[in-house]
Amino acid sequence: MPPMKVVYTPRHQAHDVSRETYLGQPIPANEVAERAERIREALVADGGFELVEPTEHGLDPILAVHDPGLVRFVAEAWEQGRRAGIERTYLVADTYPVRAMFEGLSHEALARLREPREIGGRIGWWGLDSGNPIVEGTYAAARWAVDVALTAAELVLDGGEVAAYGLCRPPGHHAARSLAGGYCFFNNAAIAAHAVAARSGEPVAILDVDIHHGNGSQQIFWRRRDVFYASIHADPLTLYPYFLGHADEVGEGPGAGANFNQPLPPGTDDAVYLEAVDRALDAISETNGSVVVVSLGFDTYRDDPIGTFALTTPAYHEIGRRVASLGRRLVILQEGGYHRPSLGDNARSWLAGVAGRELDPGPAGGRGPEGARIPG
Ligand code: Q9C
Ligand code: ZN
Repeated sequence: MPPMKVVYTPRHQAHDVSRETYLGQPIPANEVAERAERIREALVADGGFELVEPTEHGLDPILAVHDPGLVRFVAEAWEQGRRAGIERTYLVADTYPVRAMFEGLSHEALARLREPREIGGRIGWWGLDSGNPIVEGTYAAARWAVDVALTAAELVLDGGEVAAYGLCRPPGHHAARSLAGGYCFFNNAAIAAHAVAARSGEPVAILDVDIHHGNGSQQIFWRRRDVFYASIHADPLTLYPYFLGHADEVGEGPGAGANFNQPLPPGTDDAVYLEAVDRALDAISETNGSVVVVSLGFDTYRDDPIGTFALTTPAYHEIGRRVASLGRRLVILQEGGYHRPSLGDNARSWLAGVAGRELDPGPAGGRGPEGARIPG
């Protein structure tokens, strides 16, 4: 079996964050460079993967999905924050245009709202949450993450690969057309899905298995019939992004019925999760098209520091196997997952499942009691 191609660049390290804030308090950052390095190391050590550099795709594929104002903001934010003169190692938002501020305004009045000039207003205008640090290299890394995703899509579209994995960092699925948040700046999966749909003329499905609802992907394709979005995530009443991800959000207009949310309770285990995977795959198999973009998160893992599910490493092998059994080509893009010691084994497990390859138990010093052994 030929090795699966893994698109990776060390340029992600430019997004060099060490702190984020939670409820106003600085805490150690979750979405750190070590995440991608752990995954790369494990895949290289495995031997069943081939690393490929991303190629540059420019701004057009990003602007096909995002507001040019968001792109300008992400490009300018750090430098503008620096000019504001306060010594800092990272920048997060302070004031947000929240819904209650605009209660009673007409559509016309809402349409007259405009982006402020000052950084303190701009960062709230374009941002979802105050736990999303921006540093000097954020824009460069976010641009490369998009190139990683688009390169993975091309390996599948033009390169004859049945599946390719893009080790995107920063992640993307919380970024909406005009919004950054949740460690995301540009929506790698949405940009790749749109590019695949535009290039192939076929509908595309996105399967989002990060524990957080991909509010950005849902928003971008809310009114589109050509991109089906299926997400399995923690009930938004219990976890970020809190305000979207309910089961009654099904899309509108031409997109009515093309959005499928499965919110699940805290404590969700392998068995309950796999049933949801089967429902998502059944729904995807009802759609046309030959390509599925996977938003892959390992924050469903039982030891994840910000997740609430209880998945195990062998479950990832089984999920990868079931997703591959759809018989569609797969563009697999990394989203979240914050328990650093398990990221390598979990990625290896998922991707080996896709490749239909059994895994030996991990090396000594590998993960917890369940190791990486696949039962049965
Ligand atoms: N104290 C992704 O997994 N806030 N994003 C967490 C933790 C945001 C996660 C707060 C979590 C976003 C791509
Ligand atoms: Zn997540």
